[in-house]
Parts: sequence; structure tokens; C-alpha cells
Amino acid sequence: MRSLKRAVLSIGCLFAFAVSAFGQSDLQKIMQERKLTEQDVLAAAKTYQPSGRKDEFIVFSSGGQSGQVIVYGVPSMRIYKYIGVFTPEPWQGYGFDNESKAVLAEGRIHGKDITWGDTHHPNFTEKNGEYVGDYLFINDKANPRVAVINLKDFETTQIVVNPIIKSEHGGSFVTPNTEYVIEASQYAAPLDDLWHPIEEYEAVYRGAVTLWKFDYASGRIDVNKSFSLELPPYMQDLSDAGKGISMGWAFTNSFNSEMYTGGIEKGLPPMEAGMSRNDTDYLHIYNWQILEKLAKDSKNYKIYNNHKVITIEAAVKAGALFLIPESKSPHGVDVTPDGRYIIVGGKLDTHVSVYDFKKIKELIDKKEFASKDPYGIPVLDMKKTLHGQVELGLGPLHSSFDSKDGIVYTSLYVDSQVVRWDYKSLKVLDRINVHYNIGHLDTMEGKSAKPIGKYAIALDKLSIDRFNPIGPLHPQNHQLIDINGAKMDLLYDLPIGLGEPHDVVSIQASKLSPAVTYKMGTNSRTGKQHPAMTLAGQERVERDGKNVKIYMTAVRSHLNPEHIEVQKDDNVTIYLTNLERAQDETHGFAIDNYNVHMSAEPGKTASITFIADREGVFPYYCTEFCSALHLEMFGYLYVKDPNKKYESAKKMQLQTLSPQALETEYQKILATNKATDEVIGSVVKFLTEKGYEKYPKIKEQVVDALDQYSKIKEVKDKADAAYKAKDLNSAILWEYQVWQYLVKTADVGLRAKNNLVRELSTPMSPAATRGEVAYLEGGCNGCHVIGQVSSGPDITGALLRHEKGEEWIFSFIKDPAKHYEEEYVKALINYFNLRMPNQNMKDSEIKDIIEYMKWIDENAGLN
Ligand code: CUK
Ligand code: CUA
Repeated sequence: MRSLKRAVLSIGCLFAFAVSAFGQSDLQKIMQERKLTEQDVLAAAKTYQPSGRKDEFIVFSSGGQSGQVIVYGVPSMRIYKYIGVFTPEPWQGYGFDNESKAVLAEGRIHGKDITWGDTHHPNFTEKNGEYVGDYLFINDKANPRVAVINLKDFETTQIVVNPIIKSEHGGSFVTPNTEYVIEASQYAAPLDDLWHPIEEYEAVYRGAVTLWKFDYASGRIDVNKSFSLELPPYMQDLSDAGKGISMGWAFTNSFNSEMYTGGIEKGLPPMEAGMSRNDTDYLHIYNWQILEKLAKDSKNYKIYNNHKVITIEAAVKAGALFLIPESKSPHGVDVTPDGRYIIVGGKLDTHVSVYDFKKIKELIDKKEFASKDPYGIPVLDMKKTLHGQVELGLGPLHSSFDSKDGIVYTSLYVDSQVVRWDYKSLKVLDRINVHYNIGHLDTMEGKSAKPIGKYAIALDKLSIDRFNPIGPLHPQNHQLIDINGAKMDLLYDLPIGLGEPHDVVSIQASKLSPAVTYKMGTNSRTGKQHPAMTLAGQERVERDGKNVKIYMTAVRSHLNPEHIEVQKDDNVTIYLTNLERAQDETHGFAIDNYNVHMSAEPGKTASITFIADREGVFPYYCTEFCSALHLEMFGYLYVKDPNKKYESAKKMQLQTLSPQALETEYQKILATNKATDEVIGSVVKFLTEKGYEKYPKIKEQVVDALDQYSKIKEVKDKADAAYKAKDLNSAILWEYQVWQYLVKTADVGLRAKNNLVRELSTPMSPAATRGEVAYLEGGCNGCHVIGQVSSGPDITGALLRHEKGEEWIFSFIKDPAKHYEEEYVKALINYFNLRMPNQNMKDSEIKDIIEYMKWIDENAGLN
């Protein structure tokens, strides 16, 4: 009852909204103490999100070697989630429950589990080149794979393994209407998956680009409709899809036109020397719309590992593949929002090159080629295709665009800078230092056809001295930059302590519409109803030989069943359905010592399978702190050896309660339940009278509360029946279960009431707000509880209880002793056995408190 009373009291104080009232002087004091400049405070003001405030943009970051995706908000840079993708992630049960194991199993390579990934480039589904935000793709550089993440629940639903290449880098880039997800190889290798000596490098080793077909209807990549294009062993690198005027084309650069193969161990110059010998490498230009047609005729492709690979020859013949020289060891390739220009950065060049697609297309149409490469691919003249080159600084890598026409931001790895420049006029406009050695950078929706700009995020590879030292392995540093003004402004450093995130994509939060709960019984990995969905009353154990299936439910705060008996070496599957409909009421499930865990969000059905190979008694429990009685949410798995004879232990004789004592306890819990029910009654009355139904969020809470309440009848009947049968012990236990439901109802109901009062109350004036602070800081609430008589009188209506109320109250607070002899005050002192003390309030504070009291009176009806 205690906690409930406290809850009721806190409703009494519901006018106590959080208020921060730093005066100017306080701010300056803190700035001095913390050595903050005005610039710092401005940066804080631009990024800080007060409690409850939502971010404008959501950023999806690759998790590097963690094989995961990191989700955070801009401008706050608060981290929201790590999505398990290529790597098991226990919180989400990813890789521990059967449903997600099936997803990870899709990522096996030739039957081998690959439980890590090197994620590099996340990208959204697109429509007309703009971000849609219903799916996210991400590639694994180490083990050439692409994963699909459903943004309805931020869960990974599919992994596809590239059938022909051994490593990749240029994925996952999306064509303007999500027709294909592009994945380009990195290190050339034989496509036939057999041994070939390095001497056969030019003859047999190949690169490739795979065009994964995305099927929108199923939300999955259709492996059968996907195909690849064979490419020379030039070490293909990053890619981007054309759009607008370059729609249908895609671009992939490379860094080994030398076809150098190294041999440091044989005394030959290393790879790095041989591969940066030529002044230029090749930008690959290919048309996926033509390739799509070629893939329909078997004379154009070879089959490797059941996968169509269009030959270089066929692509060249059809006019679908060209090369253009690009500056030494290029890295990033980014198509401008209108699709007209292609910007290529060079790791070993101080320039970026801006290619003009119009010029490229003219040369292609005129069949004006400068030469052919050794594989017969037409090479266009570099100069004739360039719009121009701009000297930006050392190590330009990646580019991202602004909403302003022609404005682009490029990262400089060696110089540790972000440069703002104009790709049309080829002028450098501004630069800012970052810390340190930036790889990718991203402006908001900056790689879409409609960039928003506003902020840039610098993905710095090294953080060196920026954070507290935490050992030799340093976090990466994601820096938020304000790009609205004429000068770029550094706002925030976010240490990323999970792998080396190569790239991020950002999207307006308003474009995402994730579900709050699942439809009851959903298998989240398929989006379909789980065949083992278990509703209340359907809980059961099914045994078929050594296979035992347990259909379990979870709801605050019990798992059903609470005892499971199996025999040693049984093959056990537990299907768990979370029956909750309330937002954020997730239950987790683990069995001690058995290495199983699942997360069941409201409505989800998940399952685990294991061999019960160890005899014993194993507690299982809910792993999310889901309610006050979360610790009680557990049960026992008994694993018994069928080949063993067990001797039963002697029963201990415990003292039992006398019938009178039981009756007393029974009456006590009855009274408690009655009192609790009355509180609920008053809350429900309040909610109904004040029209809670008009407020959807509050209505949701009331529905949840009543859902708990509706469970009482059945339990109460059991209690009554037990009492009738003179089984007092059971009657008492069932009454306690009634109390559980009552408390849960009251808990949610009071939360709903609190929120409703906030909706209905009039806004506080600044004076009243200050007054509340003075009231709380002065400790007035120690004796006065609003809406209640406690150790002092209720201050509601106090202003009205006196003639010239404001004047009297002012004088009374200022100098209470002056009034001690007044009849009214004397009576109060007698009644409460307390005197109102002098709190030494300033006049201004007293005035503010009076304003606060007026506001209380105005809203008294809501109490
Ligand atoms: S790559 Cu890492 S900095 Cu994989 Cu996109 Cu350029
Ligand atoms: Cu359910 Cu803790």
C-alpha cells in the first residue's frame, strides 16, 4: 500500500513540473567554473535536447568490425540503438533465438558460420533518388554480403552472400528507385572459386559488380533476379548510382590499373608501391538498364555458382561498359544530386576531379574513344570528360552535398579537414579542422537527390587526445558541424566505441514511421504471424518422443508456465509470446547456464531451441526490468536423467499458520484490495469526466490500465471459490494476485491522470514558474501538500480564505510571527501543533509564490 499512497501523493504534487530557472548570473558563473567560452555555450544550445525533446534527424552508422549498425540522433548525437546485423547481439536476442539465427544462417558462406562483419556503407531505399526510409541496406566488406534492415522495427531481416567474389567494398549503393543494390568487389580473385596461381592474375583473376534486385513487395533481395558484371582485376572500390541525366548508369572506381601483384616476401616491391605507379586508374562506367537486358540472354553471361555473370565482351559489345582515367589512387566517387557531375577524390592527389556526365554521354554516343584497355573496354579521354579539377588539399576522399546548388563538402584525410566548395564554379569556399583524419562525411540526406544540408558529420578515424584515455584502442570521433552559416562551426564530438564506422546516412526523423508494438504473435524476422503464436489460455507443453515444445506467454509479471520438466537430452523448444499491448513493455527470456536468450517486445513471438544436456534445476527468468515484480518473473526448468534413480529427500515439517491467523490475513488483503480499488475508481472517474478519450496517447495508457483491470474478475472468482472451499491459503494467494493487477492498473492509471492534468492545466506564467521554484527550494512542500491537508494546511484556496488575501499571505510569509496571535492562526497552530516558520524569503520570491498559488487555484478542479 505504501507505494500506492506515495503515488497518490505525487499526484497531489502534480503541479511540480520540472523547471530550470538559471538566471544570467548563474550561467556566467558556470561558464567561468567550467571554462566555457560563449562559442561553447552556443554549440551546447544548438545541440542540447531537453528531456523529452526529439531529434530532427536520425543517423544510421555502419558499426565497422562490430558488424552492426549504430543509430543516433542529430543534433543531439544521442545513441539510440545498435542493430545486430552480421554479428550476434544478445540484447535483441539476435543470434540466440531461432528466428534471428535463421537470418544469420543466410549469411553462412559455403556452410560456414560467419559471425562478424566489416560493415561500411549503409544506404536507404530511394524513390526518384530521394530517401524513402522503409529499408536500410548495409554491406560487409570482409565477407561479401549485403543485409536488409526493416525500418518498421529496426531489425535485420535478410542477408545475401555474394556468390562469386571473395571481398567487396563498393556496396551497398542504391539505384534511384531501389531497382538494384550495387555491390562492387575489392580484391580481385578467380570467379570460379578454384585455385589459380598469381601468375594467372591477368588471365583469370577478376573483379565484378553485382546488381542485387530488390523486391519491394516482399521487402527482400531477390537472388534469382540478381546478376553481376565481370570486370578486369583493377581492384574496384567505391561506387555510386547515376540519377537524373545519368539515370541508368553507375560508377565504380578502382586503384590497380597496374595489375600489380606484389611479393614483398620474395624481395619484390610491396603492393603499395606497385599499385600507385601509374598516374591514373580507371573509373568504370556501366549501364545497369542495358545489363539487365543482357542478363535475359544466355549468350551474354557465364554461370558461376548458379549466378549469372555478364562477360566483359558482351557488355562492351552492347555499349554498357566504359572506362575513364582518374587521378592516382582514387577513393570516393559521388554523383551530384542532379546526376550531372561525378566527383572523384584521390588519396594521393591534392585534387578532386569533377566529371561531366553530359560530356561523357556525348563521347559515348559519338563512339569517340581514346583507346582500349587490355580487356577491350573503350577508354574515354579524361580531359574531354572533365568539367574541371580543384585543388582542395591533401587526401581528398568523400563528398556530400548541400541543399544550396553546387555546394559540396569533401573530407581531407591527410589534412584532417572538411572543405566546402562549389563544384560548378570550382571554387573553394571554406574549410574547418576536424579531429582527426576524416574518412567519410555526411550532410543531412546529403547523398540523395534532395540534400537538406544543415549539419555535416565528420567521421574521424583517429581521436588521439580528444577524449578521456581508455586504453590503447581509441574510439572513433563523429563530429557534428553546423553548415548553415558562412563559416562552418564545430558543435559536438561523439566518441563511437564500437568498431570503425566508415560511413553514415541520415534521414529526417519524420520520414521514419517505426511500429510501437507488434501485431500479436508476429515473427519479427519475417513480418508474418508466427505459427507458434500463443495466446492467454493456450499455454501448453507438447511432447513428441525426445522433442518437447513449450508454448509460453509473458505478461507483467509472470511467465506461464512457471515449471517445465524435461528429461536429459531432450530437444527442447520454447516459444514465447509477449502478450503485452503496452508500449515499451518488453520481456526478455533466458535460462541460466544454457546460453539462450530472446527478446520479446510487445506482441512478438520468438523461440529458442536447445538440447537439455545437463541434469539439474535451472532457473529461467525475464531479463528486462519490466515492472515492480520483474524479479518474480521467473520459473524453473527441471532436467531429469531418465536412467537414474532419485531418492526423495525427507520432507521438512514447517510450522503452518493457525486458521484464525489465516482468516486475519485474508481479511487484511481484502481490505487492502478494497482501498486500492477505490483509488482506481476515483482515477477512472476523473479520467472519464475530463474526457481522456480526446487524447490518443492518454487513451492508449487507459486502455493498457483497463486491460490489466480486466484480468481481475477471473482471479477474484478463484479466490472466492477457494475461500468457500475453506482453502484459505489459496484464497489469500489469489487475493494477492488480484492486488497485483490492481497495483498495475493504478500505476498506469495514475500515469494517465498525471498526463491528462498536464494537458488540461493552464500554462504557468513566468512569475508562477519562478514561484514554484521558490516554493520547492524553500521547502514549503515539506508541510504543505497541494490538494491535501497534511502536516500543514492545503494551500489551495488559501488566498481566498482571507480578506485581502494577497496582502495577508504576503505579510504572513514575510513575517509569520507577527500573525501568531491572530485567532485564525492560533487555531491552526493548535490543530497542526506546528507554527509556520520564517523562511526569510525575498519580497520578489513571495510575490512569485503568490502567482504560483493563483495558478494552483485556477487548476484546483483538476486535482
Ligand atoms: S571507405 Cu572507409 S573511409 Cu569503406 Cu567508404 Cu572511404
Ligand atoms: Cu518481464 Cu521482467
